[in-house]
Amino acid sequence: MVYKKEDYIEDFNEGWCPGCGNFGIREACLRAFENLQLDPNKTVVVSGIGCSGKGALYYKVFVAHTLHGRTLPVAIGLKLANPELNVIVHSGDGDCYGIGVEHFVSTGRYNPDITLVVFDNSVYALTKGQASPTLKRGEKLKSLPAPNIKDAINPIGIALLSGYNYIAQGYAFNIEHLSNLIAGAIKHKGLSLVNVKQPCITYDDIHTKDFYQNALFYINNILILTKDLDKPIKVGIVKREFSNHKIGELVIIENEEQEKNCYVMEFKKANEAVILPKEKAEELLKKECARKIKEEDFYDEYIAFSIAKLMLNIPIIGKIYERKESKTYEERIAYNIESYFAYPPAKQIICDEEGNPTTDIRKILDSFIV
Ligand SMILES: Cc1ncc(C[n+]2csc(CCOP(=O)(O)OP(=O)(O)O)c2C)c(N)n1
Ligand SMILES: [Mg+2]
Repeated sequence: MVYKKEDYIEDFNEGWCPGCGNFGIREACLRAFENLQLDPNKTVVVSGIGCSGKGALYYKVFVAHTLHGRTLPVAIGLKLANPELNVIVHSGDGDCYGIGVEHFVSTGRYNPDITLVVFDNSVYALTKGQASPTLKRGEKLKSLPAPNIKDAINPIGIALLSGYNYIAQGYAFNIEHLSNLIAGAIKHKGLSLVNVKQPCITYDDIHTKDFYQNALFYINNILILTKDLDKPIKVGIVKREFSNHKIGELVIIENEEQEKNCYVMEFKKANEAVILPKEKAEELLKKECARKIKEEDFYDEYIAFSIAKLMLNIPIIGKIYERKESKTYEERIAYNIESYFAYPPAKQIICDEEGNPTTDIRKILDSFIV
């Protein structure tokens, strides 16, 4: 049987605002499911609480709409009960990086073969637009009475440190690109994160569709410095329009006005990731001080960190990191319990026709290597 996108869709109205970035993310997931021909009977979407979580019941696969911040422990439980399942988690930025941040970190230690898709809209949308952990300090959205006084966290950096081994960032309305990132994450054996930048059209008047249209950077527009530079280069990304400069434009910083109106970054060390205006980039490439990044060769932690640092200021999209051979939690369990893959908890008969329990956990315990 060949599955079509429609085979993964249920008639369900989740009540999202028209124009919400969530629609783009869900469409990208559906395309990835079709692309990979996931069996709906072996696929489960686990979602948290928030606007992002409400949409999961639209999928015609198994769905677990869980508690706020608790998607990952539920997802781990499902995967361990039945390792044949494709487990895809939908969590909001508040859900995953706020109340659920402990699980976000500790799941890295387990490395279950699951895919975490985070709907990153910088706000707690469902509860009317409070600042989420990914909103930068100083930003004042229309839903806030005053500028945000907390610093933003760096989810990509945290994921790298915690043991996630496929890490990518996408954009909700760049659906084809996002769908490829999600498909890559599902195919990847081990724990993967796709953080998705998305506008919240109701509460966020800063990170709008226009903002992203101008400010998005693709990973293959980034250079890696291969030699130390004698003189640091200061590069700015325009954050407020000034003179003839538009939001998202790159400038080499030479004066105070530029410094004031830009997110400023300084580069000088070998192995640092940099984004430079075209002429400067060409100059460095000619001098062999830099090389261009290709999506395929992101296997170096140091470079991935360098990109994660840049991402605090610039919405960079693409695959940032992939480490292929890392033992999953399921494989580590099978090392101790030989019968685990053949006889996981979900395949055990737990009762007879009368409903009397028949579970014999000695079968599992017997094969435990002490
Ligand atoms: C334990 C608990 N604390 C607080 C809430 C209230 N609450 C519901 S959704 C939400 C935030 C959702 O934000 P996010 O995860 O970013 O999802 P979004 O709505 O932006 O998609 C909060 C604080 C709750 N439901 N449960
Ligand atoms: Mg949110």
